[in-house]
Amino acid sequence: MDQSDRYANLGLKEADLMAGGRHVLVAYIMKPKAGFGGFLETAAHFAAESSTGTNVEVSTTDDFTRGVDALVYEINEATGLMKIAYPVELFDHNITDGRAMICSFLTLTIGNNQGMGDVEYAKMHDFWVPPVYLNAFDGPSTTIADLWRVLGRPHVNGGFIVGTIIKPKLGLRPKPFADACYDFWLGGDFIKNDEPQGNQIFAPMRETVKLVSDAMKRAQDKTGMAKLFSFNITADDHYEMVARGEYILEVFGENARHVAFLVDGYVTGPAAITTARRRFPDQYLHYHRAGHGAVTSPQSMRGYTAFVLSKMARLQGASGIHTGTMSFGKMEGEASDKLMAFMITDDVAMGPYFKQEWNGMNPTTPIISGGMNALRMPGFFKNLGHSNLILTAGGGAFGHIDGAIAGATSLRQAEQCWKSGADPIEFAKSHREFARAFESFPGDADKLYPGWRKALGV
Ligand code: CAP
Ligand code: MG
Repeated sequence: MDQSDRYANLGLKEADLMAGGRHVLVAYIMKPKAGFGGFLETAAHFAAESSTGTNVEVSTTDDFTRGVDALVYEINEATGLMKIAYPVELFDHNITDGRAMICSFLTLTIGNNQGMGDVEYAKMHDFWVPPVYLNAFDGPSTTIADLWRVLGRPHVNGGFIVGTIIKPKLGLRPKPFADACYDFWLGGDFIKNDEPQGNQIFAPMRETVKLVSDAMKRAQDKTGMAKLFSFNITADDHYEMVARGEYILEVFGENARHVAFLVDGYVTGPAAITTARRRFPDQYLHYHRAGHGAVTSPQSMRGYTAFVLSKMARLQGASGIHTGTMSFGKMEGEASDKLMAFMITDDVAMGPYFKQEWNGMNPTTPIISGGMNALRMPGFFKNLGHSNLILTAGGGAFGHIDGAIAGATSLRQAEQCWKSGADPIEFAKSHREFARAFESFPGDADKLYPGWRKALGV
């Protein structure tokens, strides 16, 4: 059944829809399945299934219902672009406090429409929310400024936070784990649990937390500097998440402000992120996105992009989210992914299709991670244009030839190198840990800085 006379209105202007402020706008790349309807017909069916309709007309529909139909307002068959305007009335709000929820946004905009028989594929590339809906989201409660404050830095432009992930990913018992933390902290600022680390039988969480708390105290005493740890509190059961969080804060006591909570937000979903955001509003909320590639990868024609994931994370209230390494690390990504970072930090930012105004909503820090080391950082900073972020380098710290302290120091020096505009090989001549990164990661050194061996006399 062709529903395009009801669920499409190509006469609507995007500027008017934005000015009206009553619609959420979503841009998809869609392909109809061969043998079914044409592009507009399929788009209209997609909008129907994503809002008030189904594949047939139902007798219970009334005029009010028709007033909240999602409408296809722009299509481009050649590129597959399909833009749909969703009336804000469609989205669910809490009965407890009237606030909005990302699960409702997803259920409609990327829900049943992902399995429609007449749609070959459809992927969300961007979305825009009007102020009335944006303001109903929690947004971040703590930000990187809170971490800068703990570190004794200015709360604006407080700069580069040098971090690591304790590696190996799994298989360390509590003592070697805490020892690795202590070592890294002698040179770096921030440590996170790797995303699967929790309460494994060989590393009971209650024991590990106590030892890490003690390692933090010792590292702070020794260096005279504040240190940070991001603990994984991810669990299926939100009571378990709360129990983990409370236990950690109790053990850390006077250092509780030095603790962030990491949640594997893609695998556990918005409910887990919101549990952490609302139950622990004073802790920095670290959104780890492990698994997201299943839907966000450029290879996947369904789902949504990493850009969309990041934008949703800011609405949900993540203090920081992994945004990839923008082609400078080991994970999939492109230099233009910096748009993703700007979208979550700036108050007005341009996405691939829509310009979003955040109305003062707190920013979400881009957390840069995945195969990074000191040699890759200068190029990364140059592409992004600033260093107000958290870097976590596991291999890049613990893979340094002289150990974790030198690894951390080499990363800090890499930022100085970029900031001063120095040539990295020249800079290495007077910065030993950075220089030793060339020998630690010779494959990268050969690729990025040909001629380094002769210049550095290696
Ligand atoms: C990085 C990492 C991170 C990834 C996640 C890992 O370790 O700990 O989880 O960066 O990817 O397990 O691979 P290394 P993304 O520093 O040793 O590479 O940040 O893109 O979400
Ligand atoms: Mg990891």
